Amino acid sequence: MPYENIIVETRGPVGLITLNRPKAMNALCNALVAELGRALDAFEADDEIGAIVLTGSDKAFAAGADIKEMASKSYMDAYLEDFITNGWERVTRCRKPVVAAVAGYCLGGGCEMAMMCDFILAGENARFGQPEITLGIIPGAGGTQRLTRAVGKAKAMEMVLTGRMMDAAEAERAGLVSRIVPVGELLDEAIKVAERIASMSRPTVLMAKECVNAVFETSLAQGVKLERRLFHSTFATDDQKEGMSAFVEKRSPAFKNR
Ligand code: DAK
Repeated sequence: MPYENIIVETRGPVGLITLNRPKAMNALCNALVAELGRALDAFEADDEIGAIVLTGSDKAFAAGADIKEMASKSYMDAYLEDFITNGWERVTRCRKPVVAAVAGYCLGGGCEMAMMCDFILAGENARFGQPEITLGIIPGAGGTQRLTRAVGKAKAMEMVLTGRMMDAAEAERAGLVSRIVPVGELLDEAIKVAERIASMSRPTVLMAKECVNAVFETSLAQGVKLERRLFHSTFATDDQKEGMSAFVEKRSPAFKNR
């Protein structure tokens, strides 16, 4: 089935998904979220793809869930249809790394979706916020939780209670984004980073991602134990032998993802 709300491309070993509802600031309607889930399923299943980039336009990564679509819903509609739950958390289930390349508005569900990715590269004009409170609702896709973990209670509480937006510089200082890039270079830089990830040993990348993500779900002792187990298991891979031999022989490694 063709995609109508996103553009799906590959750039070598990188899967590129561009949110594409320009007239609605890439508002995340049901159909878009379903398409996103489908595209992620396809990239996850594709052995040629080692990392994924999720991006929007220069004006907006996404200005939130589609307000026009949800405005008239009753509590019973929202509850019984488990409103926009399906598909939303697909990003968090990706085993392959997902890099968010964010320019322009990144609000509400858009900010929540960016935070579900493994890290965010921000264009200089990026603006992050959880303005749900101004609509009489609260964030519903993890915003209160992931924003607080990323930037701490003071900033998260202020943003969630007032709807104030953060610019890219503040977001970088607060630890919400890994780096700021000029808008015109954002996509190329995100693809370059994703290509670098894809050039590493695939199983080792998956293990590294699993370990970092465990920080949010476990105690320090459990997390360190998981890291130790996975660290030991890297010695069972051909790629560990190749990586270390290549270093000793002063050449580039040729990982086989085994
Ligand atoms: N939904 C629908 N349409 C939107 C939209 C949105 N979130 N944001 C912008 N648009 C549309 C505008 O209505 C306008 O359409 P037309 O009037 O031209 O037909 C067009 O995009 C251009 O927007 P503006 O004319 O407003 O452009 P400006 O440059 O003046 O302002 C803005 C840009 C981004 C500051 C402004 O559009 C804005 O404030 N947008 C709304 C931002 C917002 O409140 N976002 C939070 C939405 S609530 C859940 C998952 C997710 C969620 C909840 C639950 N579960 C899994 C349970 C998420 C909820 C939300 O995100």
